[in-house]
Amino acid sequence: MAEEIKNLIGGRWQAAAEGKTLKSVNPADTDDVVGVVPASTGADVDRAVDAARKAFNAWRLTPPPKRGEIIFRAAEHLLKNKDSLGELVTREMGKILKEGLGDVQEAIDMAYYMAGEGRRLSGETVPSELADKDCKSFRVPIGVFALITPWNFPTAIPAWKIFPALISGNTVVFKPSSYTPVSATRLVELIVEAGIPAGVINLVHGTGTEIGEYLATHPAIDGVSFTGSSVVGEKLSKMCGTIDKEISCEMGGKNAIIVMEDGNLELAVEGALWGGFGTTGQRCTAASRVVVHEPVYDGFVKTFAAEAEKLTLGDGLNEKTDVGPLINEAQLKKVLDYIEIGKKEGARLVIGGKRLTADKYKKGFFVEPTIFADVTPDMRIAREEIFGPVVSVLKAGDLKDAIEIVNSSEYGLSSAIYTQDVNSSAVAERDLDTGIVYINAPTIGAEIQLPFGGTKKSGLGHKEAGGRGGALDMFTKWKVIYRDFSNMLQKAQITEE
Ligand code: UN1
Repeated sequence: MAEEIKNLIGGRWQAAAEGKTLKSVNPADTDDVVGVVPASTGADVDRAVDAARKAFNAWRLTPPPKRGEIIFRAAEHLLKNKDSLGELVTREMGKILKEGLGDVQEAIDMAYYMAGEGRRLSGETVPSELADKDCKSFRVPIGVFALITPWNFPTAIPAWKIFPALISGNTVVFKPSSYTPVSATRLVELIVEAGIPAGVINLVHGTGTEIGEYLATHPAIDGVSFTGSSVVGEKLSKMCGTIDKEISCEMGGKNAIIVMEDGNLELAVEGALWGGFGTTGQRCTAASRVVVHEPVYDGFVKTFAAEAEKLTLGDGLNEKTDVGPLINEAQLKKVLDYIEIGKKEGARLVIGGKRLTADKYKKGFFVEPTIFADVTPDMRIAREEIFGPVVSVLKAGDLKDAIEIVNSSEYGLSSAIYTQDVNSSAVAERDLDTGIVYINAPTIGAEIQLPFGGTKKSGLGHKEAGGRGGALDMFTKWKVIYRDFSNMLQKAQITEE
């Protein structure tokens, strides 16, 4: 049954000002309408930004441990509702149920972690060069944030932004992807039930074209955190740059796994299957390239293909399914186009390559797990982000060659190496130019207690998630205090005669 979804503005759930709606459908069966959602316009965004601005001062002055208590309760609510929310994520986004639950778990992890930050948020105290004077720095919130999130992690990625933004004392206007609005709404409902004051979190539904840009460039927005395509991220950052806003973007990837002759090949195949076809390849961390050391190349391709052949496609809610559908028609077309491009470029199609059209698949967006071998680094399928179940296998002469191939990408989010040689792993760790490097594990599965983000076209501004250099840097600025208690005018840097 389709749920009727509303915007949340200033603590009130409401329809879009113009009363128009959009539908969110199940990508495994488009007859299944998951929700009917407000198709908001600029007028709704204006009101949401206004509500966030009004709520800012009181929230800024709420002690961070108190903010943390609310976020902790949100974590508890999420945990209690994990099963139903995980199912909703699967129904609305398509990823298999285990991954739908994992998506929610990542949101829970982030909520607990950021709740704890309420009692840390530490700064520095350092000595002054003058007597009877002290100096310290601390983090302060930036103000009102626009949070714009994609459909591939309907609860985790919003949680990566909402919880650090709130613990830091910002208020937010959250615009989730119009492909996964119901999951996002459920997440917000649980945060509201945890006791977040009205106006601190506002939710506005709609398409990127209609309200995304409008929100990001809104004059009363102080900061923007965006996750999505590099094209949109770059455009937003240019627009925001000119009007002087904080902006951080998490964008595409063309992540690679290196498999060396001395690696555990069985494990590497398992890793390539999970990294390449997990979430139907629709992760920005997906392993869309596998770079294999020449002596084991043929054997790897054979086993990888044989194992990929065994994967079962279907509705993610069915326990037997390994790989779910793509999110929508546009993504389906893009993936099929890239498969044609790969064939024309002369890559060898080893398995897959087709849309499934049998009765049980025809109402969904299903494409077979696809492997191209003999791909060369200059081919488009080796360079461009496909965001689907398509893996390109490339050959490397040695470790140096493999690292060069990985680094030749204009993206730099995540990479991996399978090797049992300690020296090779150290060289890879040092020389792979990506934000995240995995040793003997695939390119997906980052944990929330360390920063998440990439180099080059994969990331711009601050990183997400926890740890030093993580999201707190995105959502706070440093303030420095000098306090002079000498009752005299003391002059720093000046030598008195
Ligand atoms: C994404 O694909 O946008 O590391 C995020 C991972 C997940 C997050 C992926 N923890 O694959």
